[in-house]
Amino acid sequence: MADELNNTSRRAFLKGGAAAVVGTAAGAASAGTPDPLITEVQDWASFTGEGVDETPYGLPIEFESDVVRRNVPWLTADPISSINFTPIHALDGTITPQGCAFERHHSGAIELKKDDYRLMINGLVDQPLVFTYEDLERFPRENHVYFCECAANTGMEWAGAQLNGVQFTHGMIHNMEYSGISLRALLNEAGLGAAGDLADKWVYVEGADASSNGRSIPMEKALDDVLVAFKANGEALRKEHGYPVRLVVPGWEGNMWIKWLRRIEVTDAAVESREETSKYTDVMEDGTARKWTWEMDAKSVITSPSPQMPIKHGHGPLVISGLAWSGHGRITRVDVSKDGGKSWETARLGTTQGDSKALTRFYLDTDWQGEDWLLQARAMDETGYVQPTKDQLREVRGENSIYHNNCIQTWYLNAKGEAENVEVS
Ligand SMILES: Nc1nc2c(c(=O)[nH]1)N[C@H]1C(S)=C(S)[C@@H](COP(=O)(O)O)O[C@H]1N2
Ligand SMILES: [Mo]
Repeated sequence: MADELNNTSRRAFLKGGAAAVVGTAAGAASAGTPDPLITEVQDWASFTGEGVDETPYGLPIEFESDVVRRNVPWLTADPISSINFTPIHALDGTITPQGCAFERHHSGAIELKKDDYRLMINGLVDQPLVFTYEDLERFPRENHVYFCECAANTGMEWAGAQLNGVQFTHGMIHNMEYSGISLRALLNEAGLGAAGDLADKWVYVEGADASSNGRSIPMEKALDDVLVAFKANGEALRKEHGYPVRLVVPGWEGNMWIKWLRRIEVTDAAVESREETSKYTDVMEDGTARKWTWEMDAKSVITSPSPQMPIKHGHGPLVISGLAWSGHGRITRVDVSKDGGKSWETARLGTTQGDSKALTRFYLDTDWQGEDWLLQARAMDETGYVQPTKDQLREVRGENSIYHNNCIQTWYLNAKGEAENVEVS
């Protein structure tokens, strides 16, 4: 691997001319004009910096001020029932900082103090219970990294390539390390004896906001890996992500991840609430609707180069980078195509076997000499599932769906290194 990289650099260097200036990947400053950034003592080395008491809680440096959530104003009528998008084009690694992780609210982000927080468990339990925030902290705690993807992510692309930026086509996703307690522990505390046979039971979960966003979750999932979480990436949840407590439903659509969680009712049937009937269900090719699609199928996308991340460094070594994830478990392989899916190269996974149902970073270390490329990524997960093309997905789902679009995305890269959202068939 090291040899391969050396060869790439040497090749780029030897191709000469244009490559031999400051800032190429070959790293070579040629003889000639001295670089004042090296030869002159700069301000930042002449004066002292800021003291440690200036910034009790740090924000990103001002030069990174474009790495922010963005929205698409025409998408929803009102910002309190709206979404914004994670700037995935500008991030690397896998963890999403809370400050730029997408938000989706049905009735705005509410402010709920820990002291005012109550969580009720009722319905078919032996003993209905109410927990305060401090009560919850006394249960055994777990830490897991999981992605949360809104079912509507990529939902504007069904009928054609539309939004020119990976932030907008794929940015309704974030990936955080959650600290919390298992829902199983809380249900057992209330006692499930009264529920009888658990195989056909459900929990109905709702939030403290005006929308309440109620959803029914089959008992099997509730007793599996669902978390009642109060920390994300080590610190308290931000208001917009459900402070002080949210539900984490690994691998399942974001809508079920109830924020400001206030009630868990054990029931003997799904409630069939608004959010699981008129919304978040899929219209199929023949016009009928499929009842429930909880798990998010394997999906991947190239984040750089992409429409918001053109190639700026000229010809030579190029790192193609992106994200892959699956609600069914681990990502086992990601392939990258430069010719719209005719041929594929296997990418390098940039994370050692991380948590299942979490984002995986991939890289293809390659070389670009100004060719036109039709860039695609294709993910495979541990169940053997392969991410479908747009045409394959449309054969089953038609073009009138909104939710659960996990098709292969194409970027057209031109000779200038600019990328555009396109479709191939
Ligand atoms: N209480 C409550 N929970 C909610 C919502 C909401 O509006 N209210 N929105 C849901 C939807 S549709 C999604 S995609 C996720 C988004 O989580 P985030 O805002 O932390 O990104 O929260 C879900 N949980
Ligand atoms: Mo969502």
